[in-house]
Amino acid sequence: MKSGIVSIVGRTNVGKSTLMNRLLDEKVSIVSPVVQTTRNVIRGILNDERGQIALLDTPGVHRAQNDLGKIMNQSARQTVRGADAVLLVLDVAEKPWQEDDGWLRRLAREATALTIALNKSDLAEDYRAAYEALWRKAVEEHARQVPAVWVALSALTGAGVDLLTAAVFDMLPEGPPLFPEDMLTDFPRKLAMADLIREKLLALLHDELPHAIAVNIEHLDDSGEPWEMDAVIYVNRHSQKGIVIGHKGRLVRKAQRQAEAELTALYEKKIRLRLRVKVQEHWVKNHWILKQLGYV
Ligand SMILES: Nc1nc2c(ncn2[C@@H]2O[C@H](COP(=O)(O)OP(=O)(O)OP(=O)(O)O)[C@@H](O)[C@H]2O)c(=O)[nH]1
Ligand SMILES: [Mg+2]
Repeated sequence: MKSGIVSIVGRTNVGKSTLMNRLLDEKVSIVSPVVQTTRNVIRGILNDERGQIALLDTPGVHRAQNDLGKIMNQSARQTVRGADAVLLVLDVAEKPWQEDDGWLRRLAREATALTIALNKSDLAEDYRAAYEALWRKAVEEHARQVPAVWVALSALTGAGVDLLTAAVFDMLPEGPPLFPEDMLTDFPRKLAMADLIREKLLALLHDELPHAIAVNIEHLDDSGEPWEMDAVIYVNRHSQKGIVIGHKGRLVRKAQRQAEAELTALYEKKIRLRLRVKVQEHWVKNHWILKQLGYV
């Protein structure tokens, strides 16, 4: 049996979380069209007849603009050291960013076993050669032989994903499973619930202030039905509060309804969610809040 920890890394928005969910056949990590969606390292366990892969979805690396950004980048980079193998995700339909080159160079230096997923191949495969050239250069620079397997795929449609799973199993050592086989994730329930609410907000807010918001579950009573849930949405400034609430409260109500529906489907319990928007200047620098959110 194969068994090991595989860290899924890459720049922001390449589809790491989409790929992790696809590999697990379950939604464990939230997905959104905006950058910097994932903020925690989220573990998902895949079991099949070949063995067990403990996948780590990580925050996408980006040019950090604040403390939280730095923490996110650092936590993603750190996972590489504790992993048995690395799965680097690239967006083959888009020109390489500096952050992609950064990952290729880092992995040329640090990785022992590497699979490179050329994701979004359903859109185009225009930049495969460009990424391969960057990899060759990175490997030459470090004068180190790192065997890397390249797989073109689409996390969205599932095309090529079986090949990827096989490549990942190939990289892993023989060994017993590290986690119970009935365990899908150990991401705390409250953090997963908060993330799901944030996902709805990100989709509704599009490119408006996604990075300024955070969601915390302040209270959850699951002793009866419906489950009663109180969550607070943090924003940095007063002007952002209005945007999140929306005209006549429409935006926040829509997010609340969508989150309630998905949470109800997920936990198979009726859920009553109350959302409150709170201005908390510089919450991204407030360690107490970052701790509550599981970011540090
Ligand atoms: N067309 C296409 N879109 C994809 C594919 N995979 C992911 N996406 C989209 O890309 C966007 C980003 O996906 P995520 O999975 O949130 O990306 P991520 O790498 O986890 O992003 P961060 O958490 O910010 O690092 C979403 O809109 C996805 O629907 C794919 O294979 N094809
Ligand atoms: Mg993500």
